[in-house]
Amino acid sequence: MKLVQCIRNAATQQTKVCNFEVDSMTNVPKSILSKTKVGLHNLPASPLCILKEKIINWFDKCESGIYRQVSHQSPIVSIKENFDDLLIPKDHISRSASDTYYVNSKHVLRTHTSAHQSSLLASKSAIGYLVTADVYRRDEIDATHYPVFHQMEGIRLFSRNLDDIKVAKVKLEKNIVGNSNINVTETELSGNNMYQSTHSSLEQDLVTIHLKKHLEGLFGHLFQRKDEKPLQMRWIQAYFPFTQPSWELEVEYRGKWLEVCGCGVIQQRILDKSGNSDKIGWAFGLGLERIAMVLFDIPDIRLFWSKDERFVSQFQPNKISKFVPFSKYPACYKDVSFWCDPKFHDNDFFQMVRDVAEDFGAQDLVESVSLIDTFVHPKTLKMSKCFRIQYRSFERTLSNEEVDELHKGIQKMVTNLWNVEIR
Ligand code: FA5
Ligand code: MG
Repeated sequence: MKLVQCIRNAATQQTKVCNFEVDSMTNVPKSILSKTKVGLHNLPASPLCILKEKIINWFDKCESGIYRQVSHQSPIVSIKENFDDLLIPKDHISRSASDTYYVNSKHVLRTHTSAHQSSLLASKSAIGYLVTADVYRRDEIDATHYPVFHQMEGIRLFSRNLDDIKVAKVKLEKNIVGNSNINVTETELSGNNMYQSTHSSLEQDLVTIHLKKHLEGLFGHLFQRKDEKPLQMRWIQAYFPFTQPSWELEVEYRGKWLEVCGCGVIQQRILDKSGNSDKIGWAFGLGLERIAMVLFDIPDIRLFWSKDERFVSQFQPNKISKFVPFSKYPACYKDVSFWCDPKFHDNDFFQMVRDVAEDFGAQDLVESVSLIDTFVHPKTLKMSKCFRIQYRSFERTLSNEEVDELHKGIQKMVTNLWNVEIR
C-alpha cells in the first residue's frame, strides 16, 4: 500500500506528488493526514496567522531584512531531520510510536519546527529564519491539547568574529528601547546546562543577550498593554539536545506562569555538520495556539479548526481581538471500560477515538477523553481502565441516537483492536 502526499516546493511553489510506502511502523491515521492540507497559519483571518504576522513584524522591527520567512515546508520529514540531525538520543521518548506519527520506518510527521533546522542551515540561504508550520504529536484530548498544533521557530547566525555580534547587539538595543515595562527574573546556569566550551565567554555573552532581548521584547510586545504594571517574566533552565545552554521563558498572565517558548545557543556540532563552522547562533521555538488562546481569549483549541461563521467572522488580519463566545450547545458524556494488557498505551485509545469519529464524519464532536478510573483485580492482577468521552458540537445539539451510534462504534473498535472484553 502507498500513502500519497502532495508536496509544495517552497521556493518554486510547484507541487509534486510523493508516494510513501506504508510499512510496519506506519501509524498515521486518515483523520490526521487530512489536517496536513489545511495550513491554518497561512489563512489571513485565522488567529494563528494573525499572531504569526505580529511575531514576524516584531523581528523585522528589531532587525529589518534579516529573517527569511519559511512557511510551506512539507510536514513529512525524515527521521534524520526530525531527530538524528538534532542530536536527539536514540532512546528519547519523543521517538516512540506512542508519541509520534510514523509515515513509515524512515519518515514521520514533523513533531516540531526544529525538523527544518539542518536543511535550512545547510542551504545557507540567510543568516536568520522564521519557520512556521503545523506539527504533529500523539497526545491526549482536551481543551488545550490537539494532535496538530502550530509552532514558530527562529534561528539567527553570526560570524564568529565579534564585530558582527556586537553590531547586531547595538542595533537591537536601539530598536527596542521604549519597551521596558517588563520585569525579568534571570536564572543561573548549572549542571550540564553550561556554555559550550568551544565558545569564548564574549561570544557566549553576546549571543545570549541577543537571544534573550529579542524574546523578552517579543513577549512584552504581545502581552503588555499600555499603562499597566510591569509584565513579569522569568527564565527557567531547560534541556533540548540541540541547544546548549537551553532555557524556557515564562510570562505571568492572570496570576499564572505560562511557558511561552524554548530556546538556546545552537549546538556547535550542528552548525559544523551543516557547513557553518565559521558561525555561532541561537534558536527558539514557540507554540502558536497556547499564546493565541490567551491573547484572543479562545477557550478551546478545537475552535481554531472551526469553519463556523460565528467563529471565523470574528477575526481580521493584523488585529488581536477578544473572542466573543457564542452559546455552547449541551455536552453529553459516555464511559467505556475494558480489561487491558500492560502494553496498552492511553494515547492509542485517544487516537482510536479520533479515527472512529472521523469515520463517522464527526471528528470534532469529541470534546475530551479522560481516564477516570484504573482498577487492578486483586486476585487475577488484571488491569481495567475506564475512559470518559465527552461529546459536543460547536454547531448544533447532538441527538442521543447520533452519540449512541458513535459510541457503539468506539466500543466495537476497542474489542477489535485489543481483543478485550468491554466491562
Ligand atoms: C520544542 O518543540 C523545541 N523544538 C523548541 C526549541 C526550538 C527549543 C529551538 C530550542 C531551540 P517543546 O516540545 O517544549 O520544544 O515545544 C515548544 C513549544 O510548543 C512549547 O513552549 C509550547 O508553547 C508548545 N507546545 C508544546 N506541546 C504542545 C501541545 N501539545 N499543544 C500546544 N502547544 C504545545
Ligand atoms: Mg516544553
